[in-house]
Amino acid sequence: MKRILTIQDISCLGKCSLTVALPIISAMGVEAAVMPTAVLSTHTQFKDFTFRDLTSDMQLIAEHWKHENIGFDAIYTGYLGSFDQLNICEGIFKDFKTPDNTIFIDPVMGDNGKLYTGFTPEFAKAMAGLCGIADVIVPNMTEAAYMLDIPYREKYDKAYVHEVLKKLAELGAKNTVVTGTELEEGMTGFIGYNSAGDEFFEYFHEKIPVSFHGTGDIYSSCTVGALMRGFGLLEALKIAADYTCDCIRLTMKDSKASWYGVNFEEAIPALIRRLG
Ligand code: PXL
Repeated sequence: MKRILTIQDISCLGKCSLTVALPIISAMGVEAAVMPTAVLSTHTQFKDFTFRDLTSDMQLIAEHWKHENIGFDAIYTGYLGSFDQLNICEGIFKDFKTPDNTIFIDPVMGDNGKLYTGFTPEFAKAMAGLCGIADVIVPNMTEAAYMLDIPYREKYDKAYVHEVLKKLAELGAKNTVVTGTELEEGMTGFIGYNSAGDEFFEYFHEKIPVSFHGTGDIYSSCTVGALMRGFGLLEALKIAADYTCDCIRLTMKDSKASWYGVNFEEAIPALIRRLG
């Protein structure tokens, strides 16, 4: 069984970060090891959340694993909250990188042209540095703009996204993918670029006109899970995009659904069937 290490926070309630990564990765038949970066009572879209920083534990955890000769088939980072955490992750990537494993970074920092509470443009530039070591990065347009220090654009065409992808590739990441790209009304998807092959790839599907918290984490967890189940990057991203849409549809059907996250749980059986 393949083993993924995922490094992100525990938002105890809120259906994001580790509370979605763990169940999704496990359900996909892949072992999930975790390095929690912080414990929050909820995600940061709630008011008055508690926050306990675990940065000082991260290095100790990694050292113990090194001592035990533990290896990972993938290392997947999500929400990281400080420059120290970026530095520690860089060290972990260097220590645990092998010729065969995959470093996957979801540079969670913002959406719709704005950074989430607590993030700064300087942090985005430091995140861009970390992304340089990755095999796969999956920013949205907001995160890409902040990492590249270019203006955020509401409207763009495919040629512009290709330009952004190539600039992201110049940071050093082998595969760059921009998620949530919208080139025509009613459709959304991703466009990616593989620098070794100098090839672009893309997938578009219906845009469900709502925005829910945690969908990016669901998408990334599912993509890494599918990669570990042997799917190529394009297929893994498609599986994740379709699964995320299923989660949103299920949530919208339920008049009692919580506002703070989507129903990813009841879409799991169909996801497993798709994996074959
Ligand atoms: O879903 C990304 C995420 C993860 N963790 C925390 C967050 C967010 C987004 O706001 O607040 C704590």
